Amino acid sequence: MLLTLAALVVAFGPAPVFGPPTDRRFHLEAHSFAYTPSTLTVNAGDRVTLELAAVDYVHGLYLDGYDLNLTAEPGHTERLTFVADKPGSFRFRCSVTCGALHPFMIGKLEVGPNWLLWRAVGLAGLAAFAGLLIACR
Ligand SMILES: [Cu+2]
Repeated sequence: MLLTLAALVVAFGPAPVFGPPTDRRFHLEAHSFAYTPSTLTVNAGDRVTLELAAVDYVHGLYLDGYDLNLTAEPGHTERLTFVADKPGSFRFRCSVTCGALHPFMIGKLEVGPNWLLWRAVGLAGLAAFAGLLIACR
């Protein structure tokens, strides 16, 4: 009974909130065929500004899930600000055909902690504990 209650809390309980949303700014350098940095981490609700600077050729940045696009000419920086209101992991990719390895020019935006993963880990731990209890009877 207690294990069932714990499993329900882990699966459906409210996720903790870590502080108020803040302004986050990232300067990304786009060069053939990568972004530096390639992984961005923010909390859900943060106001995010992306600055895209193309180093060698024209490059773009299309953010999956948010449907946002930026294009930067070499030597110029383009900016985009949005609120990261969708938690999860989102790919961004170059939106301008820039060369042979263009399809592999990708990066990742992580919004908020991955509560789905932590809930799954919690449930797996409870299942293992329940299995031990049953085995010891
Ligand atoms: Cu490209």
